[in-house]
Amino acid sequence: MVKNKKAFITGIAGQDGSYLAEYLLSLGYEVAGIVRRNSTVEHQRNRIDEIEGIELSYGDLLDQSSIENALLSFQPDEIYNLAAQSHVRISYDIPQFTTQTNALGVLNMLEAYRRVCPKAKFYQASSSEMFGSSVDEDGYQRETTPMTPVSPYGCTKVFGYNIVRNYRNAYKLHTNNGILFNHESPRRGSNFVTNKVVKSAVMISLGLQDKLELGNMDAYRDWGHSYDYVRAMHLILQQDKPGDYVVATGETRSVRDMCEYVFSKLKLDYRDYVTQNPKFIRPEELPYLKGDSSKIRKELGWELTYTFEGMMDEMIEHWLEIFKKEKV
Ligand code: G4F
Repeated sequence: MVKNKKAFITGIAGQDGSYLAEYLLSLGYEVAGIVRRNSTVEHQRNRIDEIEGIELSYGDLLDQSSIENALLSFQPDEIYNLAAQSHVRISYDIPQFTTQTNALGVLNMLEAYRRVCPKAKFYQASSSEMFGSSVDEDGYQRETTPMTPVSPYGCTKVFGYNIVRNYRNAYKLHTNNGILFNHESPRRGSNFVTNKVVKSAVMISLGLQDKLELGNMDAYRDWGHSYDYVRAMHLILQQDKPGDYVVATGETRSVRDMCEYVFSKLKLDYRDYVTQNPKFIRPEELPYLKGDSSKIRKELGWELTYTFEGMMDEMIEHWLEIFKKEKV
């Protein structure tokens, strides 16, 4: 009998962790993950409550013993390190916690992996935020683009990226970086811009809210769907050789364009409702992201299944369903 593969996921209760767990379970994997202790349990687990078959334990990237114990008892074939303080603006409010979790936390994971299960394959959630203000002459960012991060979050992710490459070369471990551009879904936290806009626009359309306050509307982002991006993570770990891959759609839009699409879908003009509040403006902003994902498309055959419009429509439907039920 063929043994089921085992995947261990940190950040399993997050947007990507929940899609990844579902996807791997559908492929026949055994899936385990750690969640941080939270006084309100339902806040912590609402994305994974309905998913059957996940083995959960308490753990934290900053608690080495919790990671080692979890790896020792589960003995995974694949490790996906998705846990992080993932909000860029908030990384200015809690820079030290962000650095401990996103930088030292990766090192803790690598050390636990190296000692407990070095034959496993390791995926690190690296980010396009690492590129910061760098853009190649043709207007894209790719694996070779210099990294000049412009936020505490971006700086921490550069450390994670580099230490993963260092452990690959120094200890001959199968460590990999997925350099993921922005990716969204109905499960995205509503303090990220896409879901903040969709949720508010739906509430405005139903008469439940009057206006929406945003920060910089002239930043450009390359937005894909989390489901497509977790498939890329899995694909990266199926290769014989470890590597680093950009995962992106190759299309870019401004926050303003995104607002226009969402509000007009709801038969509204965003200019009547959206105002700017300096509180949402970042001390330093990353103005433009557009990823070139030719490497993962050509070498691993990765493809998108969602368009930008399909993804935003799914998010709009999600919130319409929730608020219409609440109104009833
Ligand atoms: O949705 P955002 O908060 O995502 P951001 O900062 O690009 O980061 C996300 O993508 C990264 C990959 O590039 C990940 F690594 C990271 O973990 C996270 O998932 O903001 C997108 C843009 C920014 O330019 C921001 O300034 O939207 C702008 N924006 C304008 N008003 C706003 C708002 N962002 C938020 N969150 N809230 C606003 O009111």
